[in-house]
This record gives sequence, C-alpha cells and structure tokens, in this order.
Amino acid sequence: MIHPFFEREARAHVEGAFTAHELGLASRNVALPLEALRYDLTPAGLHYTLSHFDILALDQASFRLRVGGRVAKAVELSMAQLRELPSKTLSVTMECAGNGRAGMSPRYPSMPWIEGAVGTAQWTGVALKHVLQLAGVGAQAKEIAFLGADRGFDSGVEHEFGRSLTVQEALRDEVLLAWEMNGQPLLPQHGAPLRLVVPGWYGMASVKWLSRIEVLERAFDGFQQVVGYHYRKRRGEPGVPITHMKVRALMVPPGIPDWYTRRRLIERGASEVMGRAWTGNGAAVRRVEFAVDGAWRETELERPAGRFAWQRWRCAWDALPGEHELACRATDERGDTQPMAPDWNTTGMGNNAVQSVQVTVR
Ligand SMILES: Nc1nc2c(c(=O)[nH]1)N[C@H]1C(S)=C(S)[C@@H](COP(=O)(O)O)O[C@H]1N2
Ligand SMILES: [Mo]
Repeated sequence: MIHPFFEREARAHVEGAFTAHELGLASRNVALPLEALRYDLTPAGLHYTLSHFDILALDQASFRLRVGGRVAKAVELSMAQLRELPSKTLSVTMECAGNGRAGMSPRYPSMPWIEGAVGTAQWTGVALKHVLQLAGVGAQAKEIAFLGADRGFDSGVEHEFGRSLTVQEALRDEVLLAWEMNGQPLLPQHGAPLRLVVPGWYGMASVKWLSRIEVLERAFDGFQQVVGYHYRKRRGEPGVPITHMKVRALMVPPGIPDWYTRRRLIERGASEVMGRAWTGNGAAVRRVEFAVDGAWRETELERPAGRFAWQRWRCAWDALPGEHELACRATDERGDTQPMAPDWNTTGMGNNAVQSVQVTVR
C-alpha cells in the first residue's frame, strides 16, 4: 500500500456501511441538529462546523493578517488595527457544499453529512474591500487568494487551506473579515481570531484562521480551488467550479423521536410544521411547498432577516393517524427549485434534494 500522505490515486467510492474514517470525520465535524432550525440566529454551539485539518489555537495578541502579492504596499495588520477599521454586522446563512453527501450513492469517502451542514449567524468584521484598499490592489490583479494557517494533506498534496475569489467578487460590500459571531469573539472551530465570510457562497469560500491574503495576476492554483470543489460527473474531467448555495428548504422534524432510529411520533390533530429556506447568489426564496404523502401545498413564507439569511416557513397540518411521509421544497426568484433525487457527482457536492421525514401519527 502507498503511504496515505503520498496517495495520489483517488479514494475509491463506497456503498452501504459507513467506514471508520467516515465515523471519525462525522464526530469531529458536527451538524446543526434540525430542531435548531427554530432559531432565527443559530447559537454558536449549534452552528455546524467543518474543518479539514486541525482546529488551530492561534494567539490573538501576536496574530497578524498579511496582505501581499500584486499590491501597491504590502501590509500587516494586528487584530487591534483591524478592529479600528469601520465594522459591520451581517446575518448570513452558511451551508457546506458537501451537505447531503451521505445521500448520494456510491458515496465519496469524506465527511458524510446527512442534511444539517447549515446554520445562520451574525458575523461582525470589516468589509474586505477596506483592507484591500489599504494595500492597493494593482490594475493587473485577477484573483485574490485567502490562505488559512491550517495545514495538512489531501490526496497526496500538502497544502494550507486556501481559496480565491475574483477581484470583482472580493470587492463586494458584503464580503467580510470577521472576528465576531453572534456578538461573541469567534470560537476556535469557527476560525478564531479572523475568518473570511462570503455571503451566498457555499462554506468553503469562507476561509477560517485567515492569515494571508495574496493578490494575484493569475488564477489561484491551490488544491481546494482547482482539485476540490467542482461538480464532476466523471473523475478527471475539468468539471464546473462550485460557487453559490443552491436553493433548499429543511423542516424541523415534528413530534418526538425514538432515541436510536430518530423515527418520529406525533399526536393526531391540528399541528404546525416549520422550517427554513435559503438560496445563494443574492436571490430570495419565492415559495416553499410542504407535502404529506406526495400531496403538495403552499406554506406561509416569512421575509428574511437580511439579504443573506434564511427565511422561516410554516404550514398547518391536520395529522391523521397512520404512517406518513412529509417533505418540503423551496423555489427561488430565479425559478430554481429542488430535485426529488440527488444530482450525483464524484465528490458528493451540492445535494439539495428534497428532504423527507417519516412519521407515525398516533
Ligand atoms: N482554514 C479553513 N477554512 C475553512 C475550512 C477549513 O477546513 N480550513 N473549511 C471550510 C468549509 S468546507 C466550510 S463548510 C466552512 C465551515 O465553517 P464553520 O466551521 O464555521 O461552520 O469553513 C470553510 N473554511
Ligand atoms: Mo464545506
């Protein structure tokens, strides 16, 4: 066997039983428990988290953000200097691009998310554009790369977690360098002391433990940019880069659960089902439908707390005794909606298939 650090062969897909490696990742990287969809703002301890390598313990006092590359003047900023810049707070729904991976078969061996890799937090920080203005982005600049301080291997390649945005995307007002989440200092697992937050995009764009910004005259060629995060039907094909979140709705599974199987039991009669819906790319969710045993009906959809935050929906349901399958489906302003079955791709990305919940009504 080739040593895993130098293993460049793609990991073989798996079917059926979950592997010990998947269990290991699933217990490090936690999902939002779906009942926590009740909160407009996800308490930090219930927000999902995904870290590829180790969760770092960076020292706030000696921390410096370095901005270099094709800039007029390279700068280094301490946390104290960053806090002196004009700050703002945005409510942002963030979802991992791998959310729903466990529902694709055969399965890519990685973090086996079921459906809870999502959360909404208030992020406070400085708009990235202010920091870029301090350094002065050169006219030839094409992309801006964001490098985390965390380092490790994937598919035989050693790298620091890094992602890039085009200059145009990076200068958008809503792209933040954040040091607070829900009014509290960032927790270590969410990237303390500083992270990027790119509203509307899947989570991988929001680089944690952000330590270096490089202005480039070429496209960034980091592993997480060129190898990772593409929709590919076949291995080795160039594929389509993953950017914004797809439209999606989730419901709080109603009733009470069985501890082990999570099957739900509900009392008969009038009840209300609720959940959240979101989409990326600046659009809003236009409608959410709810289905009992395949019969779809409209729900009541609330306005979002901000342009980048999920929207609450609810629906009255007169629960009749028996076994039922509940489902929900969102459609956004662009007319994009959710498929009934996952759209399979090699690394199990962007699965926004309709959620379905089995319930027993007593
Ligand atoms: N430095 C660094 N940034 C990172 C990651 C990482 O592993 N390292 N994971 C990314 C991915 S894949 C996601 S989904 C989000 C998760 O952010 P959260 O843990 O705060 O929810 O962080 C992104 N930023
Ligand atoms: Mo992710």
